[in-house]
Amino acid sequence: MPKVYLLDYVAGNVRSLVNAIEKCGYQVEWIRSPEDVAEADSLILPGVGHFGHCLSQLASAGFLPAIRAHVDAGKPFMGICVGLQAIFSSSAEDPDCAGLSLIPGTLDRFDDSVKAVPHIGWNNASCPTNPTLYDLSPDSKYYYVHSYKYPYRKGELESLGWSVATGTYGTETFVGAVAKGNVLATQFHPEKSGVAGLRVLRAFLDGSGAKALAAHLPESSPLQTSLVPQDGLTRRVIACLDVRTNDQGDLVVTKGDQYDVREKGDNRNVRNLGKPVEMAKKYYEQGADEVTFLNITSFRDCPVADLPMLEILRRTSETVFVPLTVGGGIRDTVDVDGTKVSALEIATMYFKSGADKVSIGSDAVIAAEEYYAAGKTLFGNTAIEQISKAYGNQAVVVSVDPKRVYVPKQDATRHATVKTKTPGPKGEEWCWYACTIKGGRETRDLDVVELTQAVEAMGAGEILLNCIDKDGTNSGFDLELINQVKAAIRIPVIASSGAGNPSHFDEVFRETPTDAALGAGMFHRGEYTVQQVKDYLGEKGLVVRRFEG
Ligand code: 1PR
Repeated sequence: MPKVYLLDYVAGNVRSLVNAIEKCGYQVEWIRSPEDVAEADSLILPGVGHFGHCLSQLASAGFLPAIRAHVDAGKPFMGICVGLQAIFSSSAEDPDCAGLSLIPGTLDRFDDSVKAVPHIGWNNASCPTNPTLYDLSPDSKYYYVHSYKYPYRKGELESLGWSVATGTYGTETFVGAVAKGNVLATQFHPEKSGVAGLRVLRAFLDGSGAKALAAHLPESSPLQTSLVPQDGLTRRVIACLDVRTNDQGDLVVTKGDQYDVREKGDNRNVRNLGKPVEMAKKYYEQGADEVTFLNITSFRDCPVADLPMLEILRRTSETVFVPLTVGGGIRDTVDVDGTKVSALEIATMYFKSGADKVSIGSDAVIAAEEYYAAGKTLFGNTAIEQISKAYGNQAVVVSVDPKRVYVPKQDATRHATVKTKTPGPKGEEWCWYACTIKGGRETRDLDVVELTQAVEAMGAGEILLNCIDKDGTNSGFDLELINQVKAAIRIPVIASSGAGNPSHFDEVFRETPTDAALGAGMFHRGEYTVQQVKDYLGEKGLVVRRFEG
């Protein structure tokens, strides 16, 4: 098998990249020291997280001169995500830290005054002057997750000899990929971009992309970029698998009604809807933009011993090339043998097994309560802060399990209320959403606005917004809840709970500014496929990513 060399400078989810490279028929060799770089024919610099963290690690280990020498020698080099950012000279994310300066210029942050940041999801990487650059396709979508970007200014990088592919988020057009000579860098994750991403990776690995680039003659016709670029971000549709051990001891996908996952009637067995790895693959092939696994009874088990969940991730990431999130039991804990294990260590095990994001539930509620009790002070010791510092905030999702609490009037509670179109049992027209822990078993005196604002301050990158009242009802998402949370924070929100048919997805994308929508039961019971949801959204004029086989 031909080899490619991967620079492993920090922790991060490189397992998916390794799986994607192997899927393309190549073998990974690890670069552990600057001396190893000289051995590498082809070198990949993956990157997640913080520009300064990445560059300072590379600099202190002495990698920067070795990478420059590799590039100067004309050997193939690819940067991914922060690996793209590293080839610029600097970033507003850490102005004191110098990049590799293969391209002069400074990255800046997306404007979050009118849209959620990080930019998470599937967007374009279109190069009008060379539409098949490294097998990119103007019709395909690629998976991005980043807050900082290099703004695209027509002709700027092209005048330096770079071919540039762009995406547009809101009104901001940014560099999605650049290529010149032996160098390719992508802001998106090819290893998480399904078949479209694997094509780009293969074009780098087999050299065909660089060869075609060398043979490419610049277009003589004017650039098509005089057209106003359209926001290319698609509507994200996520499939969620609630996983737990059933009464026979097997790890199964289950699904509750308002969080009760046991059969109705006399036999109160845990509902068994299938096997996690097989179902994840099925949803990937139906076009799911992400797959989420929630270990829903983790508060009872010690997660460190929870090897089956790690195994599920390992096996899933071999065949599913879209982002994987895992939740359940991510908190500081004590293992069965008495060893203390931090939330960060648990998250690290999940990332190493193929997860791209971890989702924190109960522990986030407790941390938010402590944050308010300390007068909104951050001590840096919560799971959210530690994991987002190490892996970037895009890797930390907070899963919220709210329950409606009805009140007779707006000021009957100290909590943030909404006027509701579905009045309570006594005709109450106002409600607030109370946070719960332990799978909805314990309700706390904390509302969703308080929770989501606190975890945003701690460094969470995304909110998975469930709703116990709606879960498993097939009656549509709780639009009032989603609108309330979206108005309170700037990080992306995933709407969850209540999806029963494709029109509910259309409704939530039109009636709320949600960034993504998640379904579970309707997919598990085989009532609808993910593809049917996307077809429906497409027919209604919403932009969706199509699965490429
Ligand atoms: O608290 O950090 O250990 O995490 C536990 C995780 O498990 C949390 O994310 C919590 O939401 C989840 N969880 C705990 N108990 C249950 C349960 O169902 N008994 N599931 C549970 C949450 C909600 C969604 C569901 C949607 C869509 N499941 O993930 O998939 O409601 O369902 P639908 O489309 O069928 O309506 P921690």
